[in-house]
Amino acid sequence: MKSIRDISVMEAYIRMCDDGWLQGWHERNGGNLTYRLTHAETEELRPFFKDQPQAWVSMGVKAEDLGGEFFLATGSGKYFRNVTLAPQDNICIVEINPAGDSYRIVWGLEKGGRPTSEFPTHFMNHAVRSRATNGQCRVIYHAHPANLIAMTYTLPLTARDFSRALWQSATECPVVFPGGVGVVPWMVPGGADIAMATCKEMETFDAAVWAHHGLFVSGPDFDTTFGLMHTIEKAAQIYVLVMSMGQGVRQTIQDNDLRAIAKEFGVTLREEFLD
Ligand code: 2HA
Ligand code: ZN
Repeated sequence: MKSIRDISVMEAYIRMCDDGWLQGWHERNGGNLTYRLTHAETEELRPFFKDQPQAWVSMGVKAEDLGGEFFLATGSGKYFRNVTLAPQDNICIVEINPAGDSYRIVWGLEKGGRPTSEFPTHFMNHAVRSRATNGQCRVIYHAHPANLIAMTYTLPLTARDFSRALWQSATECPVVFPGGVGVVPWMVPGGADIAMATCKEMETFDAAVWAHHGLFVSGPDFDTTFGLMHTIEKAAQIYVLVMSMGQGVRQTIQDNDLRAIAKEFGVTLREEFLD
């Protein structure tokens, strides 16, 4: 019999969880990943759904546009490290009710559990990013990459400061995230307040730093979204290495250099972040 892992979207989702674990971004139960399934993918997965879906659970947030959608989600308290070993116990598929304010589990978390504690943030970010991209955005990914978190202790917590520091840390950065990154100040994770604060950033940016916590990124597919997390964290690592060398910055990529990169690669840099 066919296994659910034979469905390509499931295999790609599991691979991304494992890739994040291998990067060291998911200590213990840290981080979470959600994917908005296409209609065709939902139909491919439907034969594996539970005979009886679980009860509807209210989310505390609401997005009518996402009523009736299905999402793949990591489980609350589950470890990325274990996803590839036993996906059926560590991830789930949830269905959203027509009103867009509740979910129910239709597959997975066989030993019990709920979707990620950050599901309200993921869900609202899906609504905002989907709107901002004409429905292209399907992936929201949260991780705890150490170098980026370290930067939130030394840089002013503004989108301008973080975007500039990251763009200047590696030449390809302005090409990969020409819009820059948003910054959410430190807040209690897991609830509606941080979800709304993150959404506000995600209306403008496709990535949002959570001070002293981690990073949220969004994208149309697994490769692009993982690549965005990877590129931002690599830039942060270079920033931290440079600062750790103890000599300050002797030379860097200048604002007109950033403009030249954007022109050559045909991307639009957020000009208000340049001098
Ligand atoms: O533990 O990362 O932000 C999951 C998280 C919460
Ligand atoms: Zn987290």
